[in-house]
Amino acid sequence: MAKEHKVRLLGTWRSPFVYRVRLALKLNGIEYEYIEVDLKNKCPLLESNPVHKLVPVLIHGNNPVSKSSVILEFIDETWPENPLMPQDHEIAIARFCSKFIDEKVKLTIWAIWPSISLKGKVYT
Ligand SMILES: N[C@@H](CCC(=O)N[C@@H](CS)C(=O)NCC(=O)O)C(=O)O
Repeated sequence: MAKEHKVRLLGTWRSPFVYRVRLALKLNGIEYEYIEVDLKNKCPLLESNPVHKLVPVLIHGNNPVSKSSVILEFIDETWPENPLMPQDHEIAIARFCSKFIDEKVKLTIWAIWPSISLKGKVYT
């Protein structure tokens, strides 16, 4: 059933949350179409993530799923063959780390972003 639906991912190249989902899809061998979103023109996002208008958004068939940690849970439940999350008590540690990343990564990136340079070009 899950395999019958087309999978698309709305993302942007510079989002760690998008890479989180791309890694999960890769680890599960799930084929998907990647759609780079211009964050200055959020038309596709307005339709699929109208509340927050953020990437990543995974679109399974016609059903959008947003927020990277929720998308990972959705992947685990929809394609259970290769579970991303551990079993037993280790699942609590994994959830703790996931929540920590959700809460801290964005703040840290914004704190260091002015000094990030890629191939000699500085991104602000
Ligand atoms: N907690 C969210 C964070 C998503 C998020 O902050 N996405 C950023 C890119 S890193 C975004 O879409 N920013 C667009 C904007 O702020 O206009 C998740 O895990 O998906």
